[in-house]
Amino acid sequence: MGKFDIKSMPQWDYLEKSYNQIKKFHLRDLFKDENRFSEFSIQDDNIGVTFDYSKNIITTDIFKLLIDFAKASNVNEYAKRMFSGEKINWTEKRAVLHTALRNRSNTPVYVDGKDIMPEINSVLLKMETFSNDLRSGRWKGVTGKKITDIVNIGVGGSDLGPKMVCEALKYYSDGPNVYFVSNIDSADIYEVLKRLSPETTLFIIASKTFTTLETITNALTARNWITEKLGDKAIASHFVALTASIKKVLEFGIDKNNIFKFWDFVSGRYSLWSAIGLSIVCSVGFDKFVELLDGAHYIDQHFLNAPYERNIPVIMAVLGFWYNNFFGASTHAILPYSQYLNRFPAYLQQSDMESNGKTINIEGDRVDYDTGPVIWGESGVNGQHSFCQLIHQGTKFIPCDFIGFVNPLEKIGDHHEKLMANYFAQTEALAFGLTKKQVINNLMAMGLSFPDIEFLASHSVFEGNKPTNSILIDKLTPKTLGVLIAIYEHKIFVQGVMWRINSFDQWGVELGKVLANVILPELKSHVDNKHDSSTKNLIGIFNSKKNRDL
Ligand code: G6Q
Repeated sequence: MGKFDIKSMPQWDYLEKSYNQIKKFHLRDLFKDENRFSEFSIQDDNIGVTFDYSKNIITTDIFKLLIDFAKASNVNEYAKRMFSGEKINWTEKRAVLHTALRNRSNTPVYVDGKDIMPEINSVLLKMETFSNDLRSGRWKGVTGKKITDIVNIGVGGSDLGPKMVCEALKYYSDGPNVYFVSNIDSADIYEVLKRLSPETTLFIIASKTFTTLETITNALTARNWITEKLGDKAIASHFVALTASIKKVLEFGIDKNNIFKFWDFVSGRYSLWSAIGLSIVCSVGFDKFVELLDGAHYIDQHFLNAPYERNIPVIMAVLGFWYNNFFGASTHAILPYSQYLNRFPAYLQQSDMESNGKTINIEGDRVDYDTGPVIWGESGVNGQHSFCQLIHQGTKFIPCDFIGFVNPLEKIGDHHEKLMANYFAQTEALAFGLTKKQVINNLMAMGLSFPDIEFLASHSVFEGNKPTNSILIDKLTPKTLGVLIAIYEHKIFVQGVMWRINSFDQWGVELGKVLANVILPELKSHVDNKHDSSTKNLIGIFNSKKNRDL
Protein backbone atom coordinates (compact mmCIF):
# COMPACT_ATOMS: atom_id res chain seq x y z
CA MET A 1 0.00 0.00 0.00
CA GLY A 2 1.46 3.40 -0.97
CA LYS A 3 1.66 6.52 1.23
CA PHE A 4 -1.76 7.91 1.77
CA ASP A 5 -3.09 10.85 3.75
CA ILE A 6 -6.77 10.76 4.72
CA LYS A 7 -6.79 14.55 4.69
CA SER A 8 -6.16 14.45 0.97
CA MET A 9 -9.39 12.53 0.39
CA PRO A 10 -11.93 14.79 -1.37
CA GLN A 11 -14.51 13.91 1.31
CA TRP A 12 -12.25 15.45 3.98
CA ASP A 13 -12.27 18.74 2.15
CA TYR A 14 -16.05 18.64 1.66
CA LEU A 15 -16.56 17.80 5.31
CA GLU A 16 -14.38 20.71 6.38
CA LYS A 17 -16.46 23.05 4.22
CA SER A 18 -19.66 21.49 5.57
CA TYR A 19 -18.44 22.06 9.11
CA ASN A 20 -18.00 25.77 8.38
CA GLN A 21 -21.56 25.88 7.03
CA ILE A 22 -23.30 23.83 9.72
CA LYS A 23 -21.70 25.93 12.46
CA LYS A 24 -24.23 28.61 11.56
CA PHE A 25 -27.17 26.32 12.35
CA HIS A 26 -28.62 24.97 15.55
CA LEU A 27 -30.34 21.63 16.17
CA ARG A 28 -33.46 23.76 16.70
CA ASP A 29 -33.23 24.76 13.01
CA LEU A 30 -32.55 21.22 11.83
CA PHE A 31 -35.56 19.87 13.72
CA LYS A 32 -37.90 22.11 11.74
CA ASP A 33 -37.86 19.19 9.31
CA GLU A 34 -40.64 16.94 10.58
CA ASN A 35 -39.16 13.85 8.98
CA ARG A 36 -35.90 14.14 10.82
CA PHE A 37 -36.53 11.27 13.23
CA SER A 38 -37.60 8.87 10.50
CA GLU A 39 -34.65 9.88 8.35
CA PHE A 40 -32.07 9.54 11.10
CA SER A 41 -33.15 6.53 13.15
CA ILE A 42 -33.11 2.76 12.83
CA GLN A 43 -35.54 0.37 14.44
CA ASP A 44 -34.76 -3.31 14.49
CA ASP A 45 -37.61 -5.36 15.94
CA ASN A 46 -35.65 -8.63 15.71
CA ILE A 47 -33.54 -7.47 18.61
CA GLY A 48 -35.76 -4.78 20.08
CA VAL A 49 -33.37 -1.92 19.42
CA THR A 50 -34.11 1.66 18.39
CA PHE A 51 -31.10 3.73 17.44
CA ASP A 52 -31.95 7.42 17.17
CA TYR A 53 -29.19 9.58 15.81
CA SER A 54 -31.40 12.49 14.76
CA LYS A 55 -30.07 14.71 17.57
CA ASN A 56 -26.72 14.96 15.83
CA ILE A 57 -25.41 18.03 14.04
CA ILE A 58 -25.85 16.62 10.55
CA THR A 59 -27.90 17.25 7.46
CA THR A 60 -28.79 14.76 4.74
CA ASP A 61 -25.77 15.92 2.73
CA ILE A 62 -23.34 15.76 5.64
CA PHE A 63 -24.54 12.28 6.55
CA LYS A 64 -23.99 11.20 2.96
CA LEU A 65 -20.47 12.66 2.97
CA LEU A 66 -19.63 10.88 6.21
CA ILE A 67 -20.90 7.60 4.83
CA ASP A 68 -18.91 8.23 1.64
CA PHE A 69 -15.82 8.69 3.76
CA ALA A 70 -16.38 5.27 5.36
CA LYS A 71 -16.94 3.75 1.92
CA ALA A 72 -13.81 5.34 0.52
CA SER A 73 -11.90 3.97 3.52
CA ASN A 74 -12.92 0.44 2.43
CA VAL A 75 -14.46 -0.37 5.79
CA ASN A 76 -16.44 -3.31 4.44
CA GLU A 77 -13.42 -4.82 2.74
CA TYR A 78 -11.42 -4.55 5.99
CA ALA A 79 -14.31 -6.08 7.93
CA LYS A 80 -14.37 -9.06 5.57
CA ARG A 81 -10.62 -9.45 6.02
CA MET A 82 -11.06 -9.46 9.80
CA PHE A 83 -13.92 -11.99 9.77
CA SER A 84 -12.05 -14.29 7.41
CA GLY A 85 -8.99 -14.59 9.63
CA GLU A 86 -6.52 -12.39 7.76
CA LYS A 87 -3.72 -11.11 10.00
CA ILE A 88 -5.00 -7.54 10.20
CA ASN A 89 -3.15 -6.94 13.49
CA TRP A 90 -0.07 -6.19 11.46
CA THR A 91 2.35 -5.24 14.26
CA GLU A 92 1.81 -8.54 16.10
CA LYS A 93 1.13 -10.50 12.89
CA ARG A 94 -2.09 -11.91 14.30
CA ALA A 95 -5.59 -12.57 13.08
CA VAL A 96 -8.41 -10.78 14.97
CA LEU A 97 -11.19 -13.26 15.47
CA HIS A 98 -13.40 -12.45 18.45
CA THR A 99 -16.17 -12.75 15.85
CA ALA A 100 -15.34 -16.46 15.40
CA LEU A 101 -15.91 -17.03 19.14
CA ARG A 102 -19.58 -16.15 18.62
CA ASN A 103 -19.93 -17.54 15.12
CA ARG A 104 -23.22 -19.29 15.85
CA SER A 105 -23.65 -20.27 12.20
CA ASN A 106 -20.55 -22.43 12.72
CA THR A 107 -19.28 -21.83 9.19
CA PRO A 108 -15.55 -22.61 8.94
CA VAL A 109 -13.09 -19.84 9.79
CA TYR A 110 -9.50 -20.42 8.78
CA VAL A 111 -6.28 -19.30 10.45
CA ASP A 112 -3.11 -20.43 8.68
CA GLY A 113 -5.18 -22.87 6.64
CA LYS A 114 -6.82 -24.55 9.67
CA ASP A 115 -10.51 -24.28 10.53
CA ILE A 116 -10.60 -22.94 14.09
CA MET A 117 -14.31 -23.59 14.74
CA PRO A 118 -13.91 -27.18 16.05
CA GLU A 119 -11.46 -25.99 18.71
CA ILE A 120 -13.66 -23.03 19.67
CA ASN A 121 -16.65 -25.37 20.00
CA SER A 122 -14.70 -27.85 22.09
CA VAL A 123 -13.70 -25.12 24.59
CA LEU A 124 -17.33 -23.98 24.72
CA LEU A 125 -18.36 -27.56 25.48
CA LYS A 126 -15.77 -27.79 28.23
CA MET A 127 -17.08 -24.51 29.71
CA GLU A 128 -20.61 -25.91 29.60
CA THR A 129 -19.68 -29.16 31.35
CA PHE A 130 -17.57 -27.45 33.97
CA SER A 131 -20.17 -24.78 34.77
CA ASN A 132 -22.96 -27.37 35.00
CA ASP A 133 -20.87 -29.42 37.42
CA LEU A 134 -19.94 -26.40 39.47
CA ARG A 135 -23.41 -24.92 39.65
CA SER A 136 -25.05 -28.24 40.51
CA GLY A 137 -22.49 -29.08 43.20
CA ARG A 138 -21.08 -32.11 41.39
CA TRP A 139 -17.74 -30.26 41.35
CA LYS A 140 -16.68 -30.09 44.98
CA GLY A 141 -13.91 -28.44 46.95
CA VAL A 142 -11.23 -30.71 48.39
CA THR A 143 -13.14 -31.22 51.65
CA GLY A 144 -16.27 -32.27 49.77
CA LYS A 145 -18.16 -28.99 50.07
CA LYS A 146 -20.02 -27.25 47.22
CA ILE A 147 -18.30 -24.19 45.75
CA THR A 148 -20.30 -21.11 46.72
CA ASP A 149 -17.84 -18.36 45.70
CA ILE A 150 -15.72 -17.75 42.65
CA VAL A 151 -12.86 -15.27 42.45
CA ASN A 152 -11.73 -14.24 38.96
CA ILE A 153 -8.13 -13.04 39.13
CA GLY A 154 -7.11 -11.13 36.01
CA VAL A 155 -6.46 -7.58 34.86
CA GLY A 156 -7.30 -5.40 31.82
CA GLY A 157 -8.98 -7.50 29.18
CA SER A 158 -8.95 -10.52 31.50
CA ASP A 159 -11.04 -8.60 34.02
CA LEU A 160 -13.04 -5.69 32.62
CA GLY A 161 -15.20 -7.65 30.15
CA PRO A 162 -16.35 -10.49 32.42
CA LYS A 163 -16.72 -8.09 35.35
CA MET A 164 -18.93 -5.73 33.32
CA VAL A 165 -21.06 -8.60 31.97
CA CYS A 166 -21.46 -10.31 35.37
CA GLU A 167 -22.65 -6.99 36.79
CA ALA A 168 -24.94 -6.32 33.81
CA LEU A 169 -26.53 -9.79 34.10
CA LYS A 170 -26.68 -9.89 37.90
CA TYR A 171 -30.47 -10.09 37.69
CA TYR A 172 -30.14 -13.42 35.85
CA SER A 173 -27.48 -14.84 38.16
CA ASP A 174 -28.46 -18.09 39.85
CA GLY A 175 -24.97 -19.51 40.38
CA PRO A 176 -22.19 -18.95 42.90
CA ASN A 177 -21.18 -15.45 43.98
CA VAL A 178 -18.55 -14.04 41.64
CA TYR A 179 -15.82 -11.62 42.77
CA PHE A 180 -13.12 -9.95 40.72
CA VAL A 181 -9.59 -9.18 41.86
CA SER A 182 -7.46 -7.17 39.43
CA ASN A 183 -5.33 -4.70 41.34
CA ILE A 184 -1.88 -5.68 42.56
CA ASP A 185 -2.65 -3.49 45.58
CA SER A 186 -3.09 -6.12 48.30
CA ALA A 187 -6.20 -4.26 49.46
CA ASP A 188 -8.08 -5.76 46.50
CA ILE A 189 -7.51 -9.42 47.29
CA TYR A 190 -7.53 -8.83 51.06
CA GLU A 191 -11.01 -7.30 50.99
CA VAL A 192 -12.36 -10.19 48.91
CA LEU A 193 -10.72 -13.06 50.78
CA LYS A 194 -11.64 -11.83 54.22
CA ARG A 195 -15.28 -12.77 53.61
CA LEU A 196 -14.64 -16.16 52.00
CA SER A 197 -13.84 -19.67 53.15
CA PRO A 198 -11.10 -21.64 51.33
CA GLU A 199 -13.22 -24.80 51.44
CA THR A 200 -15.97 -23.26 49.29
CA THR A 201 -13.94 -20.91 47.05
CA LEU A 202 -12.75 -21.51 43.50
CA PHE A 203 -10.17 -19.26 41.82
CA ILE A 204 -10.30 -18.59 38.10
CA ILE A 205 -6.87 -17.33 37.03
CA ALA A 206 -7.47 -15.40 33.82
CA SER A 207 -4.38 -14.42 31.87
CA LYS A 208 -3.70 -14.81 28.19
CA THR A 209 0.07 -14.65 28.68
CA PHE A 210 0.18 -15.96 32.25
CA THR A 211 3.11 -13.62 32.89
CA THR A 212 1.28 -10.44 33.95
CA LEU A 213 2.81 -9.31 37.25
CA GLU A 214 -0.49 -8.20 38.82
CA THR A 215 -2.28 -11.44 38.03
CA ILE A 216 0.54 -13.80 38.92
CA THR A 217 1.14 -11.99 42.23
CA ASN A 218 -2.54 -12.22 43.15
CA ALA A 219 -2.68 -15.84 41.99
CA LEU A 220 0.29 -16.75 44.21
CA THR A 221 -1.38 -15.07 47.19
CA ALA A 222 -4.56 -17.03 46.45
CA ARG A 223 -2.58 -20.26 46.15
CA ASN A 224 -0.94 -19.66 49.55
CA TRP A 225 -4.34 -18.88 51.05
CA ILE A 226 -5.71 -22.20 49.82
CA THR A 227 -2.69 -24.41 50.53
CA GLU A 228 -2.06 -23.01 54.03
CA LYS A 229 -5.56 -24.12 55.04
CA LEU A 230 -6.15 -27.14 52.82
CA GLY A 231 -2.75 -28.40 51.66
CA ASP A 232 -1.19 -28.68 48.20
CA LYS A 233 -3.63 -31.31 46.99
CA ALA A 234 -6.40 -28.69 47.14
CA ILE A 235 -5.03 -26.84 44.11
CA ALA A 236 -6.65 -29.27 41.67
CA SER A 237 -10.17 -28.59 42.96
CA HIS A 238 -9.82 -24.88 43.78
CA PHE A 239 -7.97 -23.46 40.76
CA VAL A 240 -8.74 -23.26 37.07
CA ALA A 241 -6.89 -21.22 34.44
CA LEU A 242 -8.02 -19.36 31.31
CA THR A 243 -5.07 -18.82 29.05
CA ALA A 244 -3.24 -19.01 25.74
CA SER A 245 -0.02 -20.08 27.53
CA ILE A 246 -0.59 -23.66 28.69
CA LYS A 247 3.07 -24.28 29.59
CA LYS A 248 3.16 -21.38 32.06
CA VAL A 249 -0.03 -22.58 33.74
CA LEU A 250 1.45 -26.04 34.25
CA GLU A 251 4.58 -24.46 35.74
CA PHE A 252 2.33 -22.56 38.15
CA GLY A 253 0.89 -25.88 39.30
CA ILE A 254 -2.68 -25.82 38.00
CA ASP A 255 -4.01 -29.21 36.86
CA LYS A 256 -3.91 -29.64 33.06
CA ASN A 257 -7.57 -30.71 33.07
CA ASN A 258 -8.48 -27.37 34.60
CA ILE A 259 -7.16 -25.28 31.72
CA PHE A 260 -9.58 -23.47 29.41
CA LYS A 261 -7.76 -22.36 26.35
CA PHE A 262 -8.02 -19.34 24.13
CA TRP A 263 -5.81 -18.19 21.33
CA ASP A 264 -3.51 -15.51 19.98
CA PHE A 265 -6.21 -14.40 17.59
CA VAL A 266 -8.27 -13.10 20.54
CA SER A 267 -7.10 -9.71 21.91
CA GLY A 268 -7.54 -9.28 25.67
CA ARG A 269 -10.10 -6.49 25.38
CA TYR A 270 -12.20 -8.54 22.94
CA SER A 271 -11.95 -11.78 24.93
CA LEU A 272 -15.11 -11.94 27.04
CA TRP A 273 -16.64 -14.20 24.36
CA SER A 274 -13.86 -16.76 24.88
CA ALA A 275 -12.86 -18.89 27.88
CA ILE A 276 -12.33 -15.53 29.62
CA GLY A 277 -16.14 -15.56 29.96
CA LEU A 278 -16.05 -18.57 32.31
CA SER A 279 -17.05 -16.48 35.34
CA ILE A 280 -20.09 -15.27 33.36
CA VAL A 281 -21.06 -18.84 32.50
CA CYS A 282 -20.74 -19.92 36.15
CA SER A 283 -22.85 -16.97 37.26
CA VAL A 284 -25.76 -17.12 34.78
CA GLY A 285 -25.45 -20.58 33.24
CA PHE A 286 -24.26 -21.72 29.83
CA ASP A 287 -27.57 -21.13 28.00
CA LYS A 288 -27.57 -17.46 28.90
CA PHE A 289 -23.94 -17.17 27.79
CA VAL A 290 -24.99 -18.60 24.43
CA GLU A 291 -27.73 -15.95 24.24
CA LEU A 292 -25.03 -13.32 24.79
CA LEU A 293 -23.04 -14.84 21.91
CA ASP A 294 -26.20 -14.94 19.77
CA GLY A 295 -26.75 -11.21 20.27
CA ALA A 296 -23.19 -10.40 19.25
CA HIS A 297 -23.42 -12.74 16.25
CA TYR A 298 -26.58 -10.96 15.12
CA ILE A 299 -24.69 -7.65 15.09
CA ASP A 300 -21.73 -9.27 13.32
CA GLN A 301 -24.08 -10.17 10.47
CA HIS A 302 -25.73 -6.76 10.55
CA PHE A 303 -22.30 -5.10 10.42
CA LEU A 304 -21.16 -7.23 7.48
CA ASN A 305 -24.36 -7.06 5.46
CA ALA A 306 -26.39 -3.94 6.18
CA PRO A 307 -25.74 -1.05 3.78
CA TYR A 308 -23.51 1.60 5.33
CA GLU A 309 -26.46 4.01 5.52
CA ARG A 310 -28.43 1.57 7.72
CA ASN A 311 -25.48 0.09 9.59
CA ILE A 312 -25.55 1.02 13.29
CA PRO A 313 -21.82 0.56 14.10
CA VAL A 314 -20.84 2.39 10.89
CA ILE A 315 -23.17 5.29 11.66
CA MET A 316 -21.92 5.58 15.24
CA ALA A 317 -18.36 5.51 13.98
CA VAL A 318 -18.78 8.21 11.34
CA LEU A 319 -20.59 10.48 13.78
CA GLY A 320 -17.77 10.07 16.30
CA PHE A 321 -15.30 10.80 13.49
CA TRP A 322 -17.26 13.94 12.55
CA TYR A 323 -17.02 15.39 16.05
CA ASN A 324 -13.49 14.15 16.74
CA ASN A 325 -11.91 15.39 13.53
CA PHE A 326 -13.95 18.43 12.57
CA PHE A 327 -15.52 19.81 15.77
CA GLY A 328 -12.40 19.11 17.84
CA ALA A 329 -14.29 17.04 20.40
CA SER A 330 -11.63 15.26 22.43
CA THR A 331 -13.97 13.25 24.64
CA HIS A 332 -17.12 11.18 24.26
CA ALA A 333 -19.42 10.38 27.18
CA ILE A 334 -21.37 7.15 27.68
CA LEU A 335 -24.46 7.33 29.89
CA PRO A 336 -26.33 4.07 30.44
CA TYR A 337 -29.63 4.67 32.24
CA SER A 338 -29.37 1.32 33.98
CA GLN A 339 -27.67 0.53 37.24
CA TYR A 340 -26.85 -2.91 35.83
CA LEU A 341 -24.69 -1.20 33.20
CA ASN A 342 -22.73 0.89 35.66
CA ARG A 343 -19.46 -0.82 34.60
CA PHE A 344 -20.17 -0.31 30.90
CA PRO A 345 -18.37 3.06 30.57
CA ALA A 346 -15.27 1.63 32.31
CA TYR A 347 -15.37 -1.40 30.02
CA LEU A 348 -15.65 0.82 26.92
CA GLN A 349 -12.82 2.97 28.19
CA GLN A 350 -10.49 0.06 27.69
CA SER A 351 -11.97 -1.33 24.52
CA ASP A 352 -12.03 2.04 22.78
CA MET A 353 -9.01 3.85 24.22
CA GLU A 354 -6.66 0.87 24.14
CA SER A 355 -7.78 0.13 20.59
CA ASN A 356 -7.73 3.58 19.05
CA GLY A 357 -5.30 5.48 21.28
CA LYS A 358 -2.64 5.31 18.54
CA THR A 359 -0.52 7.82 16.59
CA ILE A 360 1.17 5.71 13.94
CA ASN A 361 -0.66 4.75 10.78
CA ILE A 362 -0.45 1.65 8.61
CA GLU A 363 2.52 3.09 6.70
CA GLY A 364 4.41 3.61 9.95
CA ASP A 365 4.02 7.42 9.81
CA ARG A 366 2.81 9.74 12.54
CA VAL A 367 -0.75 10.83 11.77
CA ASP A 368 -1.50 14.54 11.48
CA TYR A 369 -5.12 14.26 12.64
CA ASP A 370 -6.80 13.21 15.87
CA THR A 371 -7.49 9.55 16.55
CA GLY A 372 -9.40 7.95 19.45
CA PRO A 373 -11.24 10.23 21.90
CA VAL A 374 -11.23 10.00 25.68
CA ILE A 375 -14.15 7.78 26.63
CA TRP A 376 -15.79 8.34 29.97
CA GLY A 377 -19.15 8.23 31.69
CA GLU A 378 -21.28 6.95 34.48
CA SER A 379 -24.67 5.38 34.90
CA GLY A 380 -27.58 7.65 34.06
CA VAL A 381 -29.00 9.81 36.75
CA ASN A 382 -25.83 9.65 38.87
CA GLY A 383 -24.02 11.49 36.07
CA GLN A 384 -26.76 14.14 36.07
CA HIS A 385 -25.95 14.96 39.67
CA SER A 386 -22.24 15.31 39.00
CA PHE A 387 -20.67 16.04 35.62
CA CYS A 388 -23.70 16.70 33.38
CA GLN A 389 -23.58 20.36 34.45
CA LEU A 390 -20.38 20.70 32.43
CA ILE A 391 -21.87 18.98 29.39
CA HIS A 392 -24.87 21.34 29.48
CA GLN A 393 -23.23 24.64 30.33
CA GLY A 394 -19.44 24.21 30.27
CA THR A 395 -17.14 25.35 27.49
CA LYS A 396 -16.29 21.85 26.27
CA PHE A 397 -18.09 20.16 23.39
CA ILE A 398 -18.93 16.61 24.44
CA PRO A 399 -21.00 14.25 22.28
CA CYS A 400 -22.81 11.63 24.37
CA ASP A 401 -24.47 8.25 23.98
CA PHE A 402 -27.59 7.69 26.05
CA ILE A 403 -28.48 4.02 26.56
CA GLY A 404 -31.88 3.17 28.03
CA PHE A 405 -34.37 0.32 28.32
CA VAL A 406 -38.11 0.35 27.67
CA ASN A 407 -38.85 -2.22 30.37
CA PRO A 408 -37.15 -2.66 33.72
CA LEU A 409 -36.15 -6.12 34.91
CA GLU A 410 -37.93 -5.70 38.21
CA LYS A 411 -40.86 -3.33 38.26
CA ILE A 412 -40.94 -1.51 41.57
CA GLY A 413 -43.40 1.37 41.87
CA ASP A 414 -42.73 4.04 39.26
CA HIS A 415 -38.93 3.99 39.52
CA HIS A 416 -38.53 3.10 35.88
CA GLU A 417 -40.77 5.85 34.50
CA LYS A 418 -38.90 8.35 36.66
CA LEU A 419 -35.55 7.01 35.46
CA MET A 420 -36.61 7.17 31.82
CA ALA A 421 -38.18 10.61 32.18
CA ASN A 422 -34.65 11.75 33.00
CA TYR A 423 -33.23 9.81 30.06
CA PHE A 424 -35.54 11.54 27.58
CA ALA A 425 -35.28 14.94 29.24
CA GLN A 426 -31.49 15.04 29.10
CA THR A 427 -31.10 14.52 25.36
CA GLU A 428 -33.91 16.99 24.70
CA ALA A 429 -32.29 19.62 26.91
CA LEU A 430 -28.85 19.00 25.42
CA ALA A 431 -30.17 19.39 21.88
CA PHE A 432 -32.50 22.33 22.26
CA GLY A 433 -31.36 24.10 25.42
CA LEU A 434 -33.25 27.04 26.85
CA THR A 435 -33.17 30.44 25.16
CA LYS A 436 -32.99 33.68 27.14
CA LYS A 437 -36.59 34.37 26.21
CA GLN A 438 -37.72 31.00 27.57
CA VAL A 439 -35.69 31.55 30.73
CA ILE A 440 -37.24 34.96 31.33
CA ASN A 441 -40.74 33.54 30.84
CA ASN A 442 -39.98 30.71 33.26
CA LEU A 443 -38.60 33.07 35.89
CA MET A 444 -41.61 35.35 35.51
CA ALA A 445 -43.93 32.37 35.93
CA MET A 446 -42.09 31.58 39.14
CA GLY A 447 -43.03 35.04 40.39
CA LEU A 448 -39.57 36.59 40.29
CA SER A 449 -39.32 40.33 39.83
CA PHE A 450 -37.27 42.06 37.16
CA PRO A 451 -33.93 42.93 38.73
CA ASP A 452 -33.68 39.30 39.91
CA ILE A 453 -34.74 37.97 36.52
CA GLU A 454 -32.11 40.12 34.81
CA PHE A 455 -29.49 38.88 37.28
CA LEU A 456 -30.33 35.18 36.87
CA ALA A 457 -31.28 34.98 33.21
CA SER A 458 -27.87 34.59 31.58
CA HIS A 459 -26.84 31.93 34.11
CA SER A 460 -29.97 29.94 33.34
CA VAL A 461 -29.57 29.92 29.58
CA PHE A 462 -28.72 26.56 28.02
CA GLU A 463 -27.16 27.00 24.61
CA GLY A 464 -28.14 23.50 23.50
CA ASN A 465 -26.85 22.14 20.18
CA LYS A 466 -25.08 19.33 22.05
CA PRO A 467 -25.27 16.13 20.02
CA THR A 468 -26.43 12.80 21.41
CA ASN A 469 -27.21 9.30 20.22
CA SER A 470 -30.09 7.50 21.91
CA ILE A 471 -29.98 3.72 22.04
CA LEU A 472 -33.32 2.49 23.34
CA ILE A 473 -33.56 -1.25 23.93
CA ASP A 474 -36.74 -3.18 24.80
CA LYS A 475 -35.18 -4.96 27.76
CA LEU A 476 -31.78 -5.83 29.21
CA THR A 477 -31.27 -9.52 28.40
CA PRO A 478 -28.12 -11.56 27.70
CA LYS A 479 -28.96 -11.25 24.00
CA THR A 480 -29.45 -7.49 23.94
CA LEU A 481 -26.30 -7.07 26.02
CA GLY A 482 -24.40 -9.06 23.37
CA VAL A 483 -25.94 -6.77 20.75
CA LEU A 484 -24.85 -3.64 22.59
CA ILE A 485 -21.27 -4.73 23.20
CA ALA A 486 -20.80 -5.86 19.60
CA ILE A 487 -22.18 -2.56 18.27
CA TYR A 488 -19.45 -0.71 20.16
CA GLU A 489 -16.76 -3.22 19.16
CA HIS A 490 -17.50 -2.66 15.49
CA LYS A 491 -17.82 1.09 15.92
CA ILE A 492 -14.26 1.07 17.27
CA PHE A 493 -13.13 -1.11 14.37
CA VAL A 494 -14.63 1.23 11.76
CA GLN A 495 -12.97 4.27 13.30
CA GLY A 496 -9.63 2.45 13.40
CA VAL A 497 -9.97 1.73 9.67
CA MET A 498 -10.90 5.34 8.90
CA TRP A 499 -7.93 6.61 10.91
CA ARG A 500 -5.69 3.94 9.32
CA ILE A 501 -4.35 2.74 12.68
CA ASN A 502 -3.97 -0.71 14.22
CA SER A 503 -6.85 -1.07 16.69
CA PHE A 504 -5.63 -4.44 17.89
CA ASP A 505 -2.17 -3.96 19.35
CA GLN A 506 -1.35 -2.32 22.70
CA TRP A 507 2.31 -1.36 22.94
CA GLY A 508 1.44 1.22 25.58
CA VAL A 509 0.29 -1.57 27.92
CA GLU A 510 3.43 -3.59 27.25
CA LEU A 511 5.63 -0.62 28.25
CA GLY A 512 4.04 -0.47 31.72
CA LYS A 513 4.70 -4.18 32.19
CA VAL A 514 8.42 -3.70 31.40
CA LEU A 515 9.04 -0.50 33.40
CA ALA A 516 7.62 -1.78 36.70
CA ASN A 517 9.91 -4.78 36.49
CA VAL A 518 12.92 -2.46 36.25
CA ILE A 519 12.00 -0.52 39.41
CA LEU A 520 10.79 -3.43 41.58
CA PRO A 521 14.30 -4.62 42.59
CA GLU A 522 15.19 -1.05 43.56
CA LEU A 523 12.35 -1.03 46.10
CA LYS A 524 13.37 -4.37 47.57
CA SER A 525 17.06 -3.52 48.12
CA HIS A 526 18.58 -0.05 48.27
CA VAL A 527 20.52 -0.24 45.03
CA ASP A 528 21.75 2.96 43.43
CA ASN A 529 19.40 3.76 40.56
CA LYS A 530 19.88 5.74 37.39
CA HIS A 531 16.55 7.52 37.09
CA ASP A 532 15.86 11.22 36.60
CA SER A 533 16.09 13.35 39.75
CA SER A 534 12.33 13.30 40.36
CA THR A 535 11.92 9.51 40.13
CA LYS A 536 15.17 8.92 42.00
CA ASN A 537 14.13 11.13 44.93
CA LEU A 538 10.61 9.71 45.12
CA ILE A 539 12.04 6.17 45.25
CA GLY A 540 14.51 7.39 47.88
CA ILE A 541 11.71 8.78 50.09
CA PHE A 542 9.71 5.57 49.66
CA ASN A 543 12.69 3.40 50.64
CA SER A 544 13.65 5.52 53.64
CA LYS A 545 10.13 5.67 55.05
CA LYS A 546 8.81 2.18 54.28
CA ASN A 547 8.39 -0.16 57.23
CA ARG A 548 8.46 2.82 59.60
CA ASP A 549 5.41 2.97 61.78
CA LEU A 550 4.06 6.32 60.60
C1 G6Q B 1 -6.01 -6.05 26.25
C2 G6Q B 1 -4.65 -5.88 26.70
C3 G6Q B 1 -4.46 -5.94 28.19
C4 G6Q B 1 -4.43 -7.35 28.74
C5 G6Q B 1 -3.93 -7.31 30.18
C6 G6Q B 1 -3.85 -8.68 30.80
O1 G6Q B 1 -6.35 -6.07 25.11
O2 G6Q B 1 -3.82 -6.76 26.04
O3 G6Q B 1 -5.44 -5.20 28.87
O4 G6Q B 1 -5.67 -7.95 28.67
O5 G6Q B 1 -2.67 -6.70 30.21
O6 G6Q B 1 -3.02 -9.52 30.07
P1 G6Q B 1 -3.02 -11.06 30.32
O7 G6Q B 1 -4.36 -11.60 30.03
O8 G6Q B 1 -1.95 -11.62 29.44
O9 G6Q B 1 -2.67 -11.25 31.79
